[in-house]
Formats: sequence, structure tokens, C-alpha cells
Amino acid sequence: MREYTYHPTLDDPLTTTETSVLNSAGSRVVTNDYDSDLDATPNEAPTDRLYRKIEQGWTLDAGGNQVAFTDTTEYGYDANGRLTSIAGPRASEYTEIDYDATSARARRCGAS
Ligand SMILES: [Ca+2]
Repeated sequence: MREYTYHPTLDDPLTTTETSVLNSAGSRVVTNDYDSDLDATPNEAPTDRLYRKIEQGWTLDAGGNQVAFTDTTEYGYDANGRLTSIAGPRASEYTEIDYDATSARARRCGAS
């Protein structure tokens, strides 16, 4: 079963909740945070831009035990509303997107 909540004006889900594949008592929750404040509470005042994607669920650790995880990806924008950076979900993952008059160029930074 999969449940959604929706953005108040855009046709995009704010949250998607489904049963964890790994842990049937747990959930996998993807939250699209449209708030620009990036605080602990998503979607208090949703804008029309996705600022953060938070994925929470269950995974296995090195010993094969089920452990909860949270992965966060943050999106940055310039003054014209163009996507300029994608950070995460791993701490080492960071992509910058540069624009000139005719094109956009993505540059992946950091070790993967
Ligand atoms: Ca917030």
C-alpha cells in the first residue's frame, strides 16, 4: 500500500509512504520538502521549488541487522530560480550546475 500527501498548488507529492520491503512493521517514507528554510519541519509553507528530498527507511548494516536510515538531498537555486546545486544523499556527493547564455553545465564535485 502506498499513501501520498500532495503539494497545495503543484501536482506533486509532498510525502510518499509505503511499507518497507525489508521491515514489514516499518515504513519507507519519501518527503519532498518545498520549504526554503530547511529546518527540521518540512512543508510548513511550501514554495513551488523542491529544496530537499528526505528518504527514510530500513537497511541492513554490515552485520545483517535492520537499521533505520535517513538520506537527504538538498537542491540549491539561483536568483532566477534555476537549479544550481544538488547535495547528497551521501555527504561526498555534490553537483554544481553552471549556466551561460546558451547552455547549462553540470560539474560533479567530491569523491563518490
Ligand atoms: Ca520548514
